[in-house]
Amino acid sequence: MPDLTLEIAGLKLDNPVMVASGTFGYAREFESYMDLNRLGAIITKTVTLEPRPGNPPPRIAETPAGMLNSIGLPNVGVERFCSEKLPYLTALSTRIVVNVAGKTGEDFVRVVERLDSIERIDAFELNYSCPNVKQGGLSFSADPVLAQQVTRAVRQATRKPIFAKLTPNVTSISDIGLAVQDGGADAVSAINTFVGMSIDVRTRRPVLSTVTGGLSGPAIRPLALAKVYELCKRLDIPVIAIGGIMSAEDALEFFFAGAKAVQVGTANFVDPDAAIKIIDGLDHHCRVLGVDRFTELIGTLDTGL
Ligand code: RRO
Repeated sequence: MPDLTLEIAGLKLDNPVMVASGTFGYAREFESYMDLNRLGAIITKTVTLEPRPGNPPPRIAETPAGMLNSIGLPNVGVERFCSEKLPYLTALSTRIVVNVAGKTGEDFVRVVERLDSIERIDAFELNYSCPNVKQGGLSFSADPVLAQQVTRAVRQATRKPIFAKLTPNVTSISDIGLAVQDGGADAVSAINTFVGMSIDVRTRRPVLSTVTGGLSGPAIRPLALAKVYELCKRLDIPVIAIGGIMSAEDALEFFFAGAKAVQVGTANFVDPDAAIKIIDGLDHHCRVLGVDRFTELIGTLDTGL
């Protein structure tokens, strides 16, 4: 049996496949499709200090080889998250990572402080990169100074591992990556969605209520791969890759580029147990390649340069 285990930012994972925030609800929604404990980690939908209704519909649209969303961070707020969502999650045995966002740096700190004493929460993912909200959202990961300040403030509020989730909608994602690394992030999750839009040519109206949204799915995979590769070359902390991963072969591209783990997002909407199939596929590829430990494959890209 190939060994798929790894340690990332001090967290021991059974395998390197996580489910991405916002694509897996609070896990219970997927319980009939799989043994949730087989997942390397579950990243929750973003939690904010106060409840949010999200954006008006339409907030999802299909695109060629992808999906546009403008969900707008709907969630029940941290208090109801603790009473209604966490009990189910904390009864699981896999790693639980809570994705957190806020309008201000202070909001991030307050949510993390509220959750920090809950032992079964294994790590926080800081969502600096929602493209669909007016306040907060992209501003945190488009500005290296701000991204570093917020990371540093959260770092002082918790000893749990912190993943900083980065936007690709910047000139240099690795400049932002270096800033959050200096601020104390233990890993970066890359990437969130690309800003995109679509117009209904019959009505001349935008397909999404907010005009623009976030593009995800296989359409963005080569773009994501280039961003992940850039981050892996410049950062010392681990990179957790996200971006249109639909199969084990897709995941392998990111591992060869240097990612330590992957997150499966849009694929969950197409095939609810996509992440499990990817775990099984990685096992299969390790056998075929004659590799005992999956981690031996990380960063083995041969550029020929
Ligand atoms: O809820 C959303 O609209 C959303 C979020 Br928080 C995010 O981080 N990325 C995205 O594409 N949509």
